[in-house]
Amino acid sequence: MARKPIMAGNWKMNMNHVDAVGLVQKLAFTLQDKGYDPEASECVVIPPFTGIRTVQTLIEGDRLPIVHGAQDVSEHDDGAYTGDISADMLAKLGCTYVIVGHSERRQYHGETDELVNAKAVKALSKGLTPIICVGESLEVRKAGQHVEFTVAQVRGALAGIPAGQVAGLVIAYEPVWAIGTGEVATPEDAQEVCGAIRRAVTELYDEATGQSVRIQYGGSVKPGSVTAIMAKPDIDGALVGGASLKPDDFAAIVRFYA
Ligand code: G2H
Repeated sequence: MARKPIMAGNWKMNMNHVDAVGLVQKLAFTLQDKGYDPEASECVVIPPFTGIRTVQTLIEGDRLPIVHGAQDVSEHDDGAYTGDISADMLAKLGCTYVIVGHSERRQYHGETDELVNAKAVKALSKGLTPIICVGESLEVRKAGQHVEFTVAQVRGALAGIPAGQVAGLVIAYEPVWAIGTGEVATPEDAQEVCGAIRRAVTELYDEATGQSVRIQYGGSVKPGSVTAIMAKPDIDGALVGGASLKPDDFAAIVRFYA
């Protein structure tokens, strides 16, 4: 079965809940203007927590061809975890996806592969689809260890998750050196690692699971770079930061297909 491309806009810590309305409305208008077909690619917006309810109301009220998600989730069910947000809370806000293990969480909040795994497990238990982020630093790439490093992150993140759940989730390969730097990986660089990730999932599980899991590239994706990236066989979408804050650019990325 063909994997449906998934274009996800990670707004990071941008857009308050009022700004979010304008961005989603303009995105929806531009998508319609460009003749967007929701069957050809999936359009996901991932606001900060404070914007989720507003975005949900807008999407559901106006029946927009957009789904929404969250940028992080607690590994706990509920309780005394000040500042955390549970998977159940996100599910009740209609979230489809949740990012786990973004490199900014790993870097600024010390998230480990074990924690990323626990968060992915919790998300799945509430019916959310994790977008599991992996990717190497510049030092690791310069040392030629990028494939081994990234595959090890994937193995850690998937530990104990059954094939049936892995088949439906999303893995985002985001080389840290390409994030927000304007330094996009070449399509060949991205394919090398995304292909290795798919082979690793196939080895861990089976052929069907490896063929089913969707793998995104992320890191300075722009309208001008998305087509060549999406032409690669093991790349099924993009996780987009900066360009997702510009409705025209993000709509063009979502509408990448001919
Ligand atoms: C990588 C990406 C989105 P940007 O972090 O997750 O951001 O497209 O700004 O590099």
